[in-house]
Amino acid sequence: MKRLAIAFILPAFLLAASLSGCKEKIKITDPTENLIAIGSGVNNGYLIEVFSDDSLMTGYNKLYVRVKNNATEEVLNGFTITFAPMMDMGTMQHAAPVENPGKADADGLYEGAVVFIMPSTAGTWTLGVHAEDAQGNVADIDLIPMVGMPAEARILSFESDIDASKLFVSLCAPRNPEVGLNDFELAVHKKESMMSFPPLDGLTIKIEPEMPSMGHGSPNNVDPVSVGNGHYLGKVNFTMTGYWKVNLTILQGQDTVKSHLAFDITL
Ligand SMILES: [Cu+2]
Repeated sequence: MKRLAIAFILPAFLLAASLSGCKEKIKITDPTENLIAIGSGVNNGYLIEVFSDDSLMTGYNKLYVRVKNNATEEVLNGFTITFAPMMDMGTMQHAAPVENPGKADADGLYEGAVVFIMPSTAGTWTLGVHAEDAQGNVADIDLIPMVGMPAEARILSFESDIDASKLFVSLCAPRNPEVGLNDFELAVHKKESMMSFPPLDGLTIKIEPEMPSMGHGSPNNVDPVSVGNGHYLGKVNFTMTGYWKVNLTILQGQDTVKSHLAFDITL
């Protein structure tokens, strides 16, 4: 009897051990494990999941969308994703600038961005996510994201001194500033109406970092240049830790759009 039990248990044990060893070798890392889940929903048999790098804050937020067959959990790569953020402020509604994702990456994530121009304390944000593939399969979900206020503002809104149009300048990078040269990336959007916030290219942006407490700036900064889709890419040099003010002047041709703008960045 004992021998029979061993004869049965031992192979079962070996099988389990070899299976777990096997699992170890082909361990698949979840591409979303370092992301934050913003929300998900099921529509028309599709599961749509939305992730971000960090909790959502007023300003520029990258979003990552994954579409799955809700029954088989198969990750689907052939969809086109459209974001529709809307804030209900009681007496009125308005949208926000978006960057709709392109094709899914190798992990099946569609990467885009939404610029939340206000925190959730000002009203209720709804984030509509529309997914559609070439065969006309469609899925729609609505999320209610919570948008906080960062300790240091990541978005500046003002009226252009040229034509009084309302502009939004978002700080995309650095997100984790370090001593030395950092990528400095801005995104500029224009408010055309309550529902339309197109990107604004072709501006001239000058930056001048200063450390107010010590009365010095820094060398080797690179003014951000227009790279398309409303984005401007340059470099900012923080020569020590502490509180920095990155002063901005924005021009259109020879005319000043706005001066005396600044982002506070503490590192
Ligand atoms: Cu609002």
